Amino acid sequence: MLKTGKSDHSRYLTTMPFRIYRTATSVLIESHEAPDIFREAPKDFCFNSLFNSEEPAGCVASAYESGSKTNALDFSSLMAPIRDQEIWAAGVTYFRSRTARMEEAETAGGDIFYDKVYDADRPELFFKATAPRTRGHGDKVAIRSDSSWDVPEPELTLAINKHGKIFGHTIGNDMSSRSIEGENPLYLPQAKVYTGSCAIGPCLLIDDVPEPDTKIAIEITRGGDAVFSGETKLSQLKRSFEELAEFLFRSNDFANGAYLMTGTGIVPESDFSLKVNDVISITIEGIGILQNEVEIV
Ligand code: DO4
Ligand code: MG
Repeated sequence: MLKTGKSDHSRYLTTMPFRIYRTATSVLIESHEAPDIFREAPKDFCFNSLFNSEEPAGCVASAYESGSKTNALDFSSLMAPIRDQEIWAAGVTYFRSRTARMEEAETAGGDIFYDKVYDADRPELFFKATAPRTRGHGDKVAIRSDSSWDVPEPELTLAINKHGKIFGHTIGNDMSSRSIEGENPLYLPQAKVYTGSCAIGPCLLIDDVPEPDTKIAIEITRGGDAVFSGETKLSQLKRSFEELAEFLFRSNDFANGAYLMTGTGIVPESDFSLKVNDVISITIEGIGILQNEVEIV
């Protein structure tokens, strides 16, 4: 049965929505009711206390209430909205991802695994990054020096507290080497996990999970010119958010909660590969824009 990104459990918010931004020195909170006004959270509020809370929305609401007003947010000083959370990712959750991966793995005889996992009960979940390897808005993301075919993967990314409850979401970029993954599916960790392979941001949005018609869009520019653009909708996601979170937390615990990327529905045609200095902009309605330039590592 086709499941969409929306389910009965998606309305969990007990407060108004908030956006949480991290800078080098502070955590800033913006309320849905007072856009563009940022309050600095008290010093005992951090991403660990948020992800460890049983009621994260309430935790943000009280930090906002007792926070102090600040000047406008400087978007050039943003950091990834993370502290000690692990970042995991789901794969082959959109038909487009299944098809593109079957093409890239055909020569190696690996295509059948992508076909099977798309329809299987158990989703593909893999470890993606720890905080030190994660980049924020405005940072550089990376392609590997031993890879010849590279793409960004724009993905709605769930924030899940240590009790397994989804309480918010952000934008994620699951940078991937198609040449390494295509050579052999067992090389997936090398295709997916390396310095600069993961970006999240610009903020963590505390809100109900977005509606199925929410758009995810990407644009890649090279020397100022668009070289790729694409978009999809969350309604194209085959599995529910709760299903993905439930599998992630099955027989596993997360001392400080986790982020879970929900898979990509946008894969450029096979003749496209990222180049150094390309600029990747990913937009998800309601969250903002995550923009990163590409470097090589
Ligand atoms: O199967 C490999 C990874 C898939 C993935 O990252 C995605 O579909 O987004
Ligand atoms: Mg992905």
